[in-house]
Order: sequence, then structure tokens, then C-alpha cells
Amino acid sequence: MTRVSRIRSLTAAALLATTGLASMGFGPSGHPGRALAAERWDMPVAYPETNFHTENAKKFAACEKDTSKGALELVVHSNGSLFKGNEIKRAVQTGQAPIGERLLSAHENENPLFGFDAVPFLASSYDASDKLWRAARPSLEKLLDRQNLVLLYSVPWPPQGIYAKKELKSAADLKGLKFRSYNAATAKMAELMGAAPVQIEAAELSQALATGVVEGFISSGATGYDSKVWEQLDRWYDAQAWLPRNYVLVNKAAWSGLDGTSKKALQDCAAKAEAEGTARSKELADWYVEQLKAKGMKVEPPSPPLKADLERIGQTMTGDWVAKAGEDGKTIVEAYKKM
Ligand code: PCA
Repeated sequence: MTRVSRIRSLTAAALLATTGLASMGFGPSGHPGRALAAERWDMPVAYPETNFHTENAKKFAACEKDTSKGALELVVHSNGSLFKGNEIKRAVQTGQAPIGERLLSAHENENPLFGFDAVPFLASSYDASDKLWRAARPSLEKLLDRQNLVLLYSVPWPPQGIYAKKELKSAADLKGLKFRSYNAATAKMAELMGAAPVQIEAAELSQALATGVVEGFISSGATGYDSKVWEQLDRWYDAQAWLPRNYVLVNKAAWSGLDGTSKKALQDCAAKAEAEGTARSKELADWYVEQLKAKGMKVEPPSPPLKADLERIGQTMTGDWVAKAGEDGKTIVEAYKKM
């Protein structure tokens, strides 16, 4: 602790003692029930308050507070409220936020390696996604380390399918449609299907659907459910294209500044959050689909012609990715195929 911050916390403690607020459980931020924590980290995340990733992040935060005995407290800010989804990584890299959660493949434009989990049909089940993650993690940790970031944990979204208003007999039925994208892969897919990609954050998706800015998209049952997609769209084609991942990242300097107990607690809670979050994603995958059906949506596998189109598009995208991702990409795919 520096001299100035020691004086500051002494002053805060003295102030609380004299006003009697401390005994009422009011910390320096004025929230009831929060004891004086040695360190308090804001944790911006991109997805809604009730989304399973956000709920998992909150459990992770509770675990950290418990395990570090209050030495480090994480405060989760959902739905892009502190930093918008597409600002979170930069905020953590530059130290504006010490920790955050974001969609990994949203950074594919920065480096193709970030897109390993959005290569169509490379890994379309939870088991395969687990293996691919184990194969990719070492290369990814190195890449993040070069970017001033420490990787804590990652949890997959449920499998990706196509939302549409009308029946899709083949990809041709998506021609000219305004198709929402959330990363480079989904934009490329839209283009290859002849649709017009529009990049939109999950936090703005309901609005974009309601105003007609978006007429179709590819995503999980989770995001369809979170966005009340049944208010505008009628169908979900269970394409099982890939299971994209969210990941939790920490600013390296913030990490290095932590005491040993808080660091160890973060690592232990991260391992727990990865296991529990993944189990929850798997458990909820079917539940989301049931909810879409209960709201009157038609849920089906893609028809044979649509499937053939998606496979053809998938092959083009896989070829492009392998070429772009070079040696690192090759290492990941080879390690994955051996598992
Ligand atoms: N939901 C996020 C990313 C993948 C997913 O299933 C989204 O649509 O933005």
C-alpha cells in the first residue's frame, strides 16, 4: 500500500467509525451490506443480467469474495452498461477496467486465432468444443499475454442456429435479407449466403429486430430467448454450426499487483466457473429450445438443401481460416484432431 492510499483508507475507516456507518454495514461506496474490501474491481460483461454467462460471472465474483476473505471484490456490470461489448477487451487491455468478459471470436479481425471456435462445423457438440478448447488454450494464452492480458476462464454458448421469419428452403431464401452478425465469421457467412450483414451487439438485438434493422441472424437458443425473438421471428433452424465461447480476461498489471491469496482465489474460482458454467450451458441448451417452441416458434433441423448450402459455405470459411491462421491454426487443428 502506498503512503497516500494508506492515509486515505485510514481516513475512510475513521470517518466510518465516527459516523457509525461501519456498524450498519455501509462501505465507502455507500451500498448497504458491503464491508470494507481491500480491493474492488469493476467487471464489465456484454450480455444481459439474466443470461447464464452473467449469472455464472456473478457466482464467480461471490466465490472470489469468499475465498479471498474479502480481500478482492468483483462487481459485475451486465449488458454492456459499463463498457459496450465491443469496448470491453480494449478497456481491460488499457487498464480502464481490471477484468471483463467478452465473446472470444469478436476479436477475429485482430488475429485469426481468436476465431478458432467459430470455424463452421469444426466442433459442433459440447464434447468437441471442450477438446477444441483444450487444444487452443495454450496458443491463446500466449497471444493474450503479448497483449497485456491474463486468461482466467471460458464457457461456450449453446450451438448456433439460424433465426428467420419465413421458411428457409435453402440459403437462397436469405438473399438480400438484413442479417445480424456478431463477429467476422457470422458476417462472412451472411455474405456467402447472399444476405446483407449488419453488426449488432446482443444488448441491442431486441431493438434492432423491433425496428426492422435485422430480419434474420445466427445465434444460440440462449440469445434468442434473451432477446424475445418470438416477437418478430418465427423459425429457428438448429444448424449446430459451432459453439462460440465467452472468456474472462484480466489486465496483466492489475493481476501482478494482487496479493497471493487473491490471485490463488481467482485461479481456483475460475476453474470452478469454467466447469460449472459449461455444465450449465449444456443443461440449458435444450431448455432454451423448449422455450422458443413454447412461444410458438417452429424449430427444425435445416432441410437437406439448406444443410448442403451451409456445408458448402462452411468449407469455404474453413479453408479461409486455415490459410489465415497459419502455423498456430494448424497446431490447434492437429492437436484437436488427435484428441
Ligand atoms: N450469443 C451471442 C454470441 C453467441 C451467442 O449464442 C450473440 O448472439 O451475440
